Amino acid sequence: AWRKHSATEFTSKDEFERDFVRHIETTLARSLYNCDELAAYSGTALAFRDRLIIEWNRTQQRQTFTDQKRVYYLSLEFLMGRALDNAMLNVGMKDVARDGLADLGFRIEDAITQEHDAALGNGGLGRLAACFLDSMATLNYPAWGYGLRYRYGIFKQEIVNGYQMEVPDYWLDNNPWEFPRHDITVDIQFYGHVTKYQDENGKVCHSWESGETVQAVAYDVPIPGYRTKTTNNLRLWSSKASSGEFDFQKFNAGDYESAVADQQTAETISAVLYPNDNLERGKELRLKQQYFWCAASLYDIVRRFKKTNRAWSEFPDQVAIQLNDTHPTLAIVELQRILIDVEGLEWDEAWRIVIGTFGYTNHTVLPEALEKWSVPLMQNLLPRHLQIIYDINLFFLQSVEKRFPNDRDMLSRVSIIEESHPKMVRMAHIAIIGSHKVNGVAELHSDLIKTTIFKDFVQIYGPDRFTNVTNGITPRRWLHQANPALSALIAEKLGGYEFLTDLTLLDKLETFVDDKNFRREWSDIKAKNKLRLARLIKDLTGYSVNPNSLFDVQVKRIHEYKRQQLNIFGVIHRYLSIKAMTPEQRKKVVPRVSIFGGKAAPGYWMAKSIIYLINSVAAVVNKDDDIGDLLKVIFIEDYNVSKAEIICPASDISEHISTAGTEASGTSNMKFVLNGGLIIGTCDGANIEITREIGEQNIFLFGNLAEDVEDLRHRHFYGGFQLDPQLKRVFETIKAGTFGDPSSFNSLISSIEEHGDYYLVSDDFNSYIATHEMVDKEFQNQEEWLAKSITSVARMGFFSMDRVTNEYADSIWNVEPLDIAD
Ligand code: DL6
Repeated sequence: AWRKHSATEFTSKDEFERDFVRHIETTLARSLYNCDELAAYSGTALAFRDRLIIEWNRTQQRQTFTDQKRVYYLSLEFLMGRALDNAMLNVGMKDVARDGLADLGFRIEDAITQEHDAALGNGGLGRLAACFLDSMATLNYPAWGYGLRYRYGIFKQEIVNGYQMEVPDYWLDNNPWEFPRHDITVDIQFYGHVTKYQDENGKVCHSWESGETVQAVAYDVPIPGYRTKTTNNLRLWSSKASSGEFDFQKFNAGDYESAVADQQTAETISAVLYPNDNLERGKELRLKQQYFWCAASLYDIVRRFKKTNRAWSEFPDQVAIQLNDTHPTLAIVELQRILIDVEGLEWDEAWRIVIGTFGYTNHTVLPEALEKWSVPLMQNLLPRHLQIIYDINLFFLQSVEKRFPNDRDMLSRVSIIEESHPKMVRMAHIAIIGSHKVNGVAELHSDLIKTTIFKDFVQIYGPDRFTNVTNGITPRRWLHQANPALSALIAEKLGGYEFLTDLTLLDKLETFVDDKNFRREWSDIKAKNKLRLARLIKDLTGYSVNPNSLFDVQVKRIHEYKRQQLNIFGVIHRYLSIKAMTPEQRKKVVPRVSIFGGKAAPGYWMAKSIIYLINSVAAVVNKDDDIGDLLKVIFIEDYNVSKAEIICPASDISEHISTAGTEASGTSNMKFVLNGGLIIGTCDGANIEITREIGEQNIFLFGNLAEDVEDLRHRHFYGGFQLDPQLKRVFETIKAGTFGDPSSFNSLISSIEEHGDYYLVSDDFNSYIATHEMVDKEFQNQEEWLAKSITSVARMGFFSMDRVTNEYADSIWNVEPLDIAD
C-alpha cells in the first residue's frame, strides 16, 4: 500500500536539503554557518515533521470520513524513546537524510543523538504501549493513544559514589514532535458534592456540583506507521488552571504568592510521572492524575462519537477502549456517569454499553502493584463516582448472590469494596466487572490470574471473559533501527525487508544456519555491536572492557522479584572461584563482562542497595590486576530506550531470572533473542513461550517452577530454610568487608538468611551457578553458539507486536484495519 513518492517522501536529497535549510533559517532563525549539531537535529526533524503532518491530517480525515470503529489505547505511560530515527526509517528516507546532512557537513548519527528520549514510562508496561502505537499505525488500524503530558518523565539516574541519585528529567525543550491544541480543552471537575433531584418526568437524577475545575489541554504527537500512509495520533493531556490566568485581584492587593497558587496547583497534576514500577502508593495526586486523564479522554471520545449522530446503543460498535492495567479504570465509571447523568440513559442500557466498550489488560500478579484507593479519599475527590461505584457493586453482588446463595465469603472476596480500615476500592474488580475481556500478557501469567487473584471471577463469568495475548515487540525499532547491520544482512538473504512487517518470514533464515560465510557475517555484526557497547561503557564509566569477552547483560528496572541480587551474588561467586584457581586453570576461563543497568524507584531501599552492591563489587573486581580481563562488572547509568537500542544488539547472553510466577511476561527477553543473543532464564513469563518457539536446546533455563514456589515459601516460613553453601560463602565474603562497609548490605543478606528468602534466591542459586558453567562451556564452541543464535532469531516470528495487535483487534476490539488504497 506504499505508493511511490507519497507525501512523506523526499523526491531527492536536494529537496531534503532545501527543506532543512529553510527550517534552519526561518523556523530556528539561524544561519547555516552558525548551525551546530542540535540545530542539525532540529532542522532534520522539522523537515520530516512537515511530511508527516500531511499524512497525519489525511489519516485523520480518512478515519473520520469512513467512520469505522476506532481503538483508544489508554495508558498512563508511553515509553517512546527518540522519534527522529524512527520517523526516518518508517518513512523510508533515512539514506536521503544521511546524504543530505553529509553534504551540509553533518553526520546523521550526531544529529540523531541530540534528541532527548521521551521517557514517559517506567518500564515494560510503558514500552509495550509504545510498541502498540507503532504496530497499530503500521497495520493501518484507526487508533489513538491517550496519555498524560508529564513535564518531567522518569527521573535521570546518576551514580554518585556507587549510589543512585535522582535528577529531574525535563524533556520538553526542543521537542518538535508535539502540537499544542489550545483549542481542544476540557474542564475537569474535582471535589464538590452531589445533589439529588427529580426531573420533569419524576425520574431521580444526580448533579455533581461546585468543587474545583482544572483545564485539560491537548498535545498531539504524530505516530507514523512503517511504510504506510497511516499516521495515527497520540493525544497527551496537560493540566492548566481553568481560567488560564493568575488572580489579578490578589496580585493587586499584594498577595503575590497566592495569586499564582491556583495556577501552580493545577499544573502540578501533569507535572511528574510516578517513578514506581510494579508498586502503587495510593497518593491523592496520582488519583487526580488518573481521573484528569480519563475524564479528558472520555470527553473527547464521546464528543467524536456524538458528531456521528448515531444511537447510543451503537457506541460499542464504534469505540473500543483498552485499559493498560488498572490505572485508567475510572474511565469505566466516568462513561457510566456520562451516560446516566449527562445523557439521561437508564442504568442497565448504559452499563451494557460500558461493558461492550472496555477491555482490560492485567500486567502483574504482585499484590503490592494491585491498585486500591481509600474510600474517604475517593469520597472527597470524586463524590459522584464513589456513588456509582457503590451502585455497580450493589448490582454485581446481587447477581453473584443469586448464583452463589449463602456464600458470604465469596461476596466479600469479589466485592469492589474491601472492608478494611479505611475501606478500600479495588480497582481491578471494577476493571473486570466493567469489561467484556480481561487478558494477561503471557500464557503462564494468564493462567495464574485465572487460578489465583481473579479465580472467583472466572467462576462468576465463566472462562470466556478471560484470555491471553502474549506480548510482543516492534521489529522496526528493536531490529531494524537498533541493529541496522543485522537487519540488512537478513534482508539480503531473504530478498528484501518484508520480514519487518511479517516477522514469521524470518524462518527462512534457518536454511542458512550451516552456511559458513553467513555465520561469519553474523558473528562480525555481533562483534561490531559489542565494540559499540564497549565504547559506550568507556564513555559512561571510564572502564575498558575487552569486546572478545562474553557479554552477559541484565538491564531492566531493579526489583527484588527480577533478582539482580541473584546475578550479583553469582558474579561474586565467579570472582571467588577465579581467585582460587591456579594459572593453568585460569587459562580455561571464558573472560566475562557482567553488565547491569536499570533504575530503582526512589523510595525502594532494597533496590537501591542492590545497585550499591553492584557498584561496590565493580569497584573491587575491576581494579583487581590479578583478575584482569577474566571478569569485569559494569553498571550502566541511566538505562533508557536509547541505551537499550545499543545494549540489546551487543549481548552474548542476557538474564531474565525472575522468581518463577512473578514476571508477567518480560519483553526485553524478546529484544535480546531477536538480536541474536542467547538467554539464561527461569521458567517464567514469556521465557516459556520463547523456549517453545526457539527450542529447549537454544536457551539456558534453570530454577524452581512456579508451581513449587508457594510450597518452598511455606517451608521457609516453618523453619525449613537452608542457605545454599555456595551462597553462604558469598555472604561471608561480603560480611568480611571485601566490598566495603558490610552494614550497607545487611538488609539484602538478612532478607534471605533471616526473613524467609521470599524470592527464593538461595533455592535457585545452585542451579543458577551450574547453568552459567554450561553457558561458559557452550560459548567456547563458537560455531555451535552461532547456530543457536541464528536458529533462535529465525524462530522469533511469533513475538512481533503485529501478531499481538492483530490478536487484540480480532478477539477484544473487533476492529478492522482501514483500507488505505486510493
Ligand atoms: O506487559 C508488559 C510488562 C510485562 O512484560 C512485565 O513482565 C510486567 O512486569 C509489566 N508490568 C508492570 C506492572 N505495572 N503496573 N501496574 O509494569 O508489564
